[in-house]
Amino acid sequence: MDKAEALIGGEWHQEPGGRTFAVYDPATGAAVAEVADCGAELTGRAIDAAARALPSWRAMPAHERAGLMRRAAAELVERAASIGATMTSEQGKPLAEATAEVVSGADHLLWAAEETRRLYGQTAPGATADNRIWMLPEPVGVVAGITPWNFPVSMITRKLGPALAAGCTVVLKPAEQTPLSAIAVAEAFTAAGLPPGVFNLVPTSRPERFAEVVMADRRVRKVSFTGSTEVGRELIRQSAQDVKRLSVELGGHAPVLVFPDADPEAAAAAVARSKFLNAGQACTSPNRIFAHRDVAARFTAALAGHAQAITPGVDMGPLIDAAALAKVERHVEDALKGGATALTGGARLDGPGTFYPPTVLAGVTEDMLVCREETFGPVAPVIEFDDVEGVVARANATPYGLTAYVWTSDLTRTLRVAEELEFGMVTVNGGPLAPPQAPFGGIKHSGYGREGGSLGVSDYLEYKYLSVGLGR
Ligand code: TXE
Repeated sequence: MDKAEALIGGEWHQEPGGRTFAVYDPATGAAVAEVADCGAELTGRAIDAAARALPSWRAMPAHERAGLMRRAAAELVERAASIGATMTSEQGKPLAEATAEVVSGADHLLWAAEETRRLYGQTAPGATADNRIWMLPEPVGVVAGITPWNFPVSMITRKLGPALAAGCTVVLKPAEQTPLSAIAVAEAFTAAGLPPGVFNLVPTSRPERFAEVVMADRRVRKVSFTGSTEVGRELIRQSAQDVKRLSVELGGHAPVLVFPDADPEAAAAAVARSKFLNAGQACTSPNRIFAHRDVAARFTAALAGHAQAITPGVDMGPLIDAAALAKVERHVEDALKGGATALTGGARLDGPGTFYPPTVLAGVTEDMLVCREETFGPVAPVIEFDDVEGVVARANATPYGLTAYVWTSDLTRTLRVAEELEFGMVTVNGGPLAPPQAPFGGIKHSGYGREGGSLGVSDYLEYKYLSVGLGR
């Protein structure tokens, strides 16, 4: 890495005094880079730069803004393999998965670029014969983004795309585990010719300090956060002082319902794909898998077969750090003590790095930790059920409400269950979750706001209501 620094107003900066923090490779535990550890001063300067860049960015014709975003997307795609390698070195996911994430991250920019030309307003009937009413979309202003480490590039482009499309400028703080991927994204935007100050990047190991500065600054009109419910709750509290707009995409605790009329092998293949992707470190990861008694044996055996076919270190990366590994170990030990059985996996792997093998647990009950808390690891807990009418209530019995997966071949059941599930996203019989045109997001303790689709862009817009008398 040549520039492990902050990008502010189009220039790369070190923290005054030269303070840095180390980034580690979770596959080996080795330090891979030192990165500028930005404090209050640089965060403030990044907000200055974003505020200075705002008037000309929001005034730029939509097709020109879109052109710059498309160029940035092209730069990302061109650099996908090298950015992917950077991501692998700090996050641990396999290179193919990391490279694919860069390409899909670029797609979020492309979708948003197209939306710039569709920022339509509305008209309403006037209140009198002389009156005209318009609603005009305007960018909310300077936006602060805070992103997590599990998808170090696409979590950034999912915020940047709609924010830039809406005409906002951005100050972004990446996760302290994965600042190098974020720096690589910033380099791609710089190479694409994005005007200075439109996208500013502030790496830091002190996220609380970043939040304090951003929340106290009145020029920041919106904060978009993806991360834990605990931090999300804290940001909601802090944002109240200046009445800032907020989007919070928080944890999930996704149920899977495999009904007796489902194809258990197809369900197992799809559950394995979404469960073990990114070593289970995704907010959409299937966490409570309810399999009906009639199909449970076939489903569980097929799921265990898929899990066994995955080689940790080749097809699946390590967990992000020692704390994440300890949480997974605690959850699995609790389940085993409570009477569950590990059909495969069930104990951490020896050797360097924070590897935990794909694990399938049978005989799980809902009082176990794996069912009560988000594990955020490659653990698939299977709960056998009998009562097809009662299972939806059990799936809903979580404070989270992000994703639910349903497997059935019965159309009536599909529609009824989809209506009854209290989740922001429901997929039936498979299907990808986060294409750029879909409004990704949750309800309840999974947060609010949507990323993707036109709803995603409206999250960065204010609609000004204009009432005009024609003076007749
Ligand atoms: O999240 P944090 P962590 C869930 C998942 C995981 C748990 C903890 O269950 O096991 O959260 O992960 C920044 N003010 N998800 O500890 O701490 C931090 O620097 C402002 C779900 O990594 O929430 C990083 O940029 N910012 C999830 C971001 O918040 C603060 C993705 C996320 O870190 C802050 C990640 C503060 N006081 C974890 N403290 C998802 N929705 O996909 C931390 N941060």
